[in-house]
Amino acid sequence: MSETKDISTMTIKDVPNKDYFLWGHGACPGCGVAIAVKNIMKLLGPETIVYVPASCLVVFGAQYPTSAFEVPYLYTAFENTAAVATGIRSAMKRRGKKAYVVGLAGDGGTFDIGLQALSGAADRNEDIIYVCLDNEAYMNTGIQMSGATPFGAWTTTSPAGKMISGKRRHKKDIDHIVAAHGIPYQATLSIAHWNDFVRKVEKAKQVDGFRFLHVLTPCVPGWRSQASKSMEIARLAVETGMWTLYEAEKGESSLTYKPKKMEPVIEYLKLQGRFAFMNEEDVNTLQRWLCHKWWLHYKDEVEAPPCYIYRAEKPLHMDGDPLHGA
Ligand SMILES: Cc1ncc(C[n+]2csc(CCOP(=O)(O)OP(=O)(O)O)c2C)c(N)n1
Ligand code: SF4
Repeated sequence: MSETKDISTMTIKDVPNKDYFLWGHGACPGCGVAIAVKNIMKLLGPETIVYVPASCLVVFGAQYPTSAFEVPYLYTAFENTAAVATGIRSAMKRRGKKAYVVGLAGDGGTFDIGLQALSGAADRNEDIIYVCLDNEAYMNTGIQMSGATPFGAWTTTSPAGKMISGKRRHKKDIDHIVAAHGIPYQATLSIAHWNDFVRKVEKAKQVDGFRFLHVLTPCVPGWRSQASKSMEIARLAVETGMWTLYEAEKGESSLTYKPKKMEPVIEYLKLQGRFAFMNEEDVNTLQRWLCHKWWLHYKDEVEAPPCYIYRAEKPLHMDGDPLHGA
């Protein structure tokens, strides 16, 4: 199912009022997942079928026999979002019915345990919309580290103590892994950049085949942050390079938003208790990695004052670090 609208001029004002993810759900105040899902559902509209795997959303969005989704909604297991969505889509096709089939999965269910089903569906170019709601850990089961957890972050399985201090590896680059399947459309989204958000969901509606939307969704208890700061944190993720807004259509990738200049990563870290244990060396390791990523995305088009010190040492494009994460 696809529709054609001029999306280039669309803004947050074009988000319909009608909700298909209703009030009364049980998410924490300030939950990025709830904010993202509420708006994705408004944009997708009534002709939508939702699949949610085991995750926070399955718990706060639907508890038998009630559901906050005002459209057909299914849940089975953790690892099979793309496979179940494929099955629903096939059944709809067989019945001659039209609907957007959307899978709304967490980062654990996407980067790690659901990767095989995701890869299979992307490879077959199944006609579904896959949304990864990335709160950077397994939140529903008590904040365990996932492939999406960033360097230095505390989780219950990347503890901060004398021997180690938070996660020791950088965030897995799921977007490049998905891109390697050559799918028709994929994009990274932020809940603090709404015009961009709206256009990307609308674009996903217009395209046929496998579509992958990756949203950064701040999590108040997991990120040890204040509920009132979720938007500020999401905004700073983009301004510091922790998150990059881009899209890729048939293999052609393009930036959809450029910050005016790079903010130091410490501005992002200090709003979140999960990073409170990072020492100076670790902050520098993360900053340097971000400078490399920034250069790969923006080249010299956007000023990056926090990187001048590293550039004096060695050109960042000569750095051996691989590009990870959005
Ligand atoms: C096969 C399997 N392993 C483990 C679980 C337990 N489990 C349920 S939800 C969950 C965490 C989900 O994490 P994520 O996908 O990141 O979503 P979030 O809760 O963070 O939104 C886990 C480990 C399960 N349901 N099934
Ligand atoms: S634990 Fe995090 S992801 Fe789960 S409902 Fe609360 S804020 Fe949302």
